[in-house]
Order: sequence, then C-alpha cells, then structure tokens
Amino acid sequence: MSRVVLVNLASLPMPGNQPIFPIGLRCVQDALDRAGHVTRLVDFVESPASLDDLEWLDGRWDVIGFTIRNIDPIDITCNTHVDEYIAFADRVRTELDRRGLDPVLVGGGPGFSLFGSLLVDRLGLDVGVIGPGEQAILDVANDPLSFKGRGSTVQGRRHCGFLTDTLRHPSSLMAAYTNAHRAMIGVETRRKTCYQTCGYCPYAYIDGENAGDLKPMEILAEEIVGIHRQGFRRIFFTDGIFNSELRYAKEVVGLVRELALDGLSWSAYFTPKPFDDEFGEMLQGSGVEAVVVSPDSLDDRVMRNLGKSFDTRHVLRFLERSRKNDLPVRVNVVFGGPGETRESIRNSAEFINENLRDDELVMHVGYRVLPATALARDLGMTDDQLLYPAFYPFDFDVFNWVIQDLDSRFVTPQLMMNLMAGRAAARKMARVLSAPAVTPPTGTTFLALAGQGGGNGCDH
Ligand code: B12
Ligand code: SF4
Repeated sequence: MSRVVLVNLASLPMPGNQPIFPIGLRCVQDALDRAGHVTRLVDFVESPASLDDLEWLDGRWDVIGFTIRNIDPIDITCNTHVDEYIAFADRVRTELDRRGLDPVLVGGGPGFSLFGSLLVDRLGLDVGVIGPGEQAILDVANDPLSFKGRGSTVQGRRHCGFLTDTLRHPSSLMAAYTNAHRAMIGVETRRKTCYQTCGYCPYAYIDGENAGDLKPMEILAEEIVGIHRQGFRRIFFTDGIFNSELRYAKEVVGLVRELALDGLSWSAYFTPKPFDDEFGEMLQGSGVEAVVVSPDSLDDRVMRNLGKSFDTRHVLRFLERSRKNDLPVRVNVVFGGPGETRESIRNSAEFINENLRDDELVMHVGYRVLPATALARDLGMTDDQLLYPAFYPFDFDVFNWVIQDLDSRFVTPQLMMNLMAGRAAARKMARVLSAPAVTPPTGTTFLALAGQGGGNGCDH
C-alpha cells in the first residue's frame, strides 16, 4: 500500500485559465482507492489555502502526481501556462528538500501527454505518463522506488475498470465546481481513438492504446444520476467525436431521454457524418444544449487539406436535419489552415452567409500546431519549438478577407474580439527559423509564426 497525493495543476490561478472539474485526475484517484492505496486530491478551487501553505506536503507521501490538462490558455492573447507549471514544481521540490522528503514525482493528463518528455525534464519529475493513467499510476504505487530518478515517460494502457467501476465524485470537490457560473462537468462514455485524421489533431496520440471500450449504460446512468444529484445541470460527453459510432451514440441519447433528469442539459463534439434522420429526431427534446460540429473550413479543398473525412455536402445535409428537428447548432470554423487563400476564404464565407444563422458560427483564425500531428510534421518543427504556442503559417490578410466577405450579421463583438485576439497573438510571434517543409501557394505573402505567445484557435 502506498500513500499518493494527486495535485490538480489545472486549478492553479493563472491568466487565461478557467478551472473545470478534474475528471481525469478523479479516474486516476478512483483506481488507486479501489486498489487499497491511501490517496488525497489537492485542488486549489476546492481549497485555495493549500496553494499558500502547501500543508499537504507534510503527508509523508510515497508518490506525488501532477495533472496538466491544458498547455495553452483559453484566451488566445495570454501566454502559455508552462512557466506557471515549472515555477510551481520548483516550489514543491524546494519545500520537499527543506522537509527532507523525497517522494516519486509523476506527471500525467492530456496536455502533459502532448509534451511528456519535455515536461518530465522541465518540471524535474521522476516519470511521466502518456495517455490513460490508471494502470500506470497503479504500477508506480505498487513499486514507487523502481520509478525514482527515471526521468522518462511510460505509455498508459487499457483500464478494464472503465467498464465496471462507477465514478462517484466526493461532495466537497463537486460543491467547489458547481458554485461556478453555469458549471459543466465532463462525462466519459467511450475509450476509443477517433478514426479521422485531421492534420492538426493529436487526439489519437493523447488517447493512446485502447480497446475501444464503450461504457455500459447502467454505469453511465449511475454516473449521470450521481452528478445531477450533486447539483450539476450541464454535462459534456468528452469523446473526440460523440456520434462517430452512431448506434452507441443513439443509446446514450436514449438513456439521457429516459432518465429525464430535471433541468439537465448536455453537449458534445459531433460530426456531420454519420448523422441520420433517426439521430436528428432523437436529439430533439433530449436536452442537447449545442450540436457542435467542426468542419473548420467550408471550402472543400481546404477541408481535404485538413484531413476532414466529410465535405460541404455533408455539412449541408447535417444542417437540413438540424433545422427539421429544431436543434441548436454551432459550427466551428478556423481560418488560416493549410492552403487557405483569398478564394477559399470567399468560398467559406459564401457558405456561411447562405446557410448559417447569426448565432451558429464560432470562428477563430490560426491553427496552433501540436506535436504528433501532420501539421507539425509538415513544418518539420520539434516538440521543443512547439511547447510555446506556434501557429501554422498563414497570410496575414486573412483577417481583412474574413471581415470583407462575411455578412455584417456575423461581425459581432465576439467575432471582432476573436479576430483582435488572433492578430495580437500573431504579432507577438517570431519568424520560424527553420525553412518549413510546406510550399505556400504562389502569390501569397505568408507570415511564418512561431515562438512565445498566442494560443490555439481550435480545441477540437
Ligand atoms: C472534452 C474536452 C473539452 C471540454 C471539457 C468539458 C468538461 N467540463 O470537462 C471543453 C469543450 C469544455 C473543452 C475546453 C477546452 N479545451 Co479541451 N478537451 C477535451 C478533450 C476532447 C477530452 C478531455 C477529457 O475530459 N477526457 C476524458 C478524461 C477522463 O481523460 P483525461 O483528462 O485525459 O485523463 C486521463 C489521462 O490524461 C490520465 N491522467 C490525467 N491526469 C493524470 C494525472 C496523473 C498523475 C497521471 C499519471 C495520469 C493522469 O489519466 C486519465 C484517465 O485515463 C481533450 C482531448 C483529448 N482527447 O484528451 C481536449 C483538450 C484537453 N482540450 C484542450 C484545450 C486547449 C481546451 C481549451 C483551452 C480550448 C479553448 N481555447 O477554449 C478549453 C479549456 C477548458 C478549461 N476551462 O480548462 C487541449 C489541451 C492541450 C493544449 N493544447 O493545451 C486538448 C488536449 C485538445 C487539443 N487541442 O489537443 N475541452
Ligand atoms: S479533430 Fe475531431 S474529428 Fe478530427 S481527428 Fe481530431 S477528434 Fe477526430
């Protein structure tokens, strides 16, 4: 039996951070608890004082686990969170030295997984876990000393408990997060890597090896009812794509409808394909708050460049079905992708002007390049160069073209804020030093963007 303290670094007060309920860390803690280890979860939203006094360090822990959810801030104009994580880890290590304590330090989480080796090094950790954490943390807890001083990462593995164990979160932690305005909690339904291959997306890498496990409906029902009982009214199903397996997605929607929990609403990332009439009809009245799709561009050539497995015809059909069933739709578009030109912006804007209602467009400019993606490979950039936000090179005129081409009804204060944030982030970035492996379309003056600052325009 080991003593393990788990620290939610996503709850640190940092510019551009809005902490959300730490479900990943709770999965890890639940696995440890069930195996008989002694655990404590430290969350600075739940107990802000723990940040100042670090009293939890006195617990004679064998293992300290840190979760890093986001590398990049929500606000594109804020700098990275990495410096705050490094400073906090330094502080913890200094305090441990002062107390003569030497537990094994472990890192994990989705943001951490993207830059595992770099972060092990920069945070001075003993070991980092890439992907699902339950089995790996059990390995560490079962024999902490064998992980001391490794300075490397291990790959997470499939966790069978996902199929059998109901997650029941502690009331005090739940209460800390239900207090937030319009609080939303994540719920996992599947452990399955997304089958699509969007060029900017690292999900397959983050999710790691998994057997495509689908959570049984009775366990999902217990989790949702428990969450509702503790006061949450909004849930987000955390799948890469909620409806990539339509049959299972229909079961989940059927379950939410059947539970009919008072005031409960939900959302998720959807794809326009597969999406049939029956699914559209089921969604109506299910409490779905937003059917979010991410074509990212509405120009077929750029969509192909991005690696999308559907085109504008599928988006049109999806919109028709949504209209028929009165579904609240959100369409994510990120201008400035590979091969974006004056003409492709015009095509996308035309599609938007003709087919979207005023409140349906969510728009950003600039693709944050992440490790283990096709964009990173195209640019030949190393993880080191990507740790501080770097954008895929795009023509700076994109900002003007978007304003020129979109109907004025879309040029809202929110859209202007996104554009200004994108511009501000872009200005802060330096020229890429190494010559990118991509050839920009002729006739465009590309600004090569990399270096400190910025953020990601796209979270899916
Ligand atoms: C669902 C989701 C959302 C939902 C969250 C809903 C909610 N209330 O929970 C919404 C849409 C709100 C969202 C928003 C954002 N997101 Co998001 N999101 C995701 C997504 C798809 C799944 C995350 C998830 O909950 N998974 C399920 C849980 C159970 O898994 P997990 O957290 O990964 O935990 C497992 C392991 O990581 C590991 N683990 C976790 N902690 C620890 C600790 C230790 C010690 C160990 C050993 C292991 C370990 O074990 C866990 C169990 O197996 C991921 C992509 C992905 N595939 O992971 C992006 C992702 C996490 N998001 C990301 C980003 C950037 C954002 C935003 C900043 C985007 C924006 N600009 O607005 C915001 C920030 C939100 C916030 N306030 O923090 C990035 C983070 C990396 C980065 N680039 O910084 C990701 C990775 C996507 C990407 N672009 O690559 N997001
Ligand atoms: S962006 Fe969405 S659809 Fe594309 S690969 Fe990633 S999870 Fe799959």
